[in-house]
Amino acid sequence: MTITSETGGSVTLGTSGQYAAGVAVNITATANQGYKFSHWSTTDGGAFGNPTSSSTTFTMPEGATTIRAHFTHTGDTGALYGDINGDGRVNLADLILLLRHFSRPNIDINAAGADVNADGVVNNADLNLLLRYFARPNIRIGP
Ligand SMILES: [Ca+2]
Ligand SMILES: [Ca+2]
Repeated sequence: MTITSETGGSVTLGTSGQYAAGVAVNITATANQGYKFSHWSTTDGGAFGNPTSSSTTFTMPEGATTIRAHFTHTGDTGALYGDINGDGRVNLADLILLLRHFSRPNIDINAAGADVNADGVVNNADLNLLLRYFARPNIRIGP
């Protein structure tokens, strides 16, 4: 059996090699930042305990096969959303910097953190969301 993974993560438990038919091999896939585990696939038979669980077993078929972990992109960049100045905290200094950035776009901001609603662009929607967030911290920011 050969164990591989697609873009977005790696297999952290389970070793490629020769296994007898019917042997159950423990496998675990771990997604990278910005991805989540999707499912397992096999090229030549065998059975997964749960093909949509990142940690499961694979029962060997009669012959050789390749199993593969698949991941989906979630868009979560790991940025601290709302941290406009990149100091690791979200506070009024970030809001003020974002306001200044809109009046003078040459003022540098932490673009990943400034995309408060995580839609890929920094615009007034992010400013509005950040304003609402300060008024009501239970409002969710980020993806
Ligand atoms: Ca900050
Ligand atoms: Ca945005």
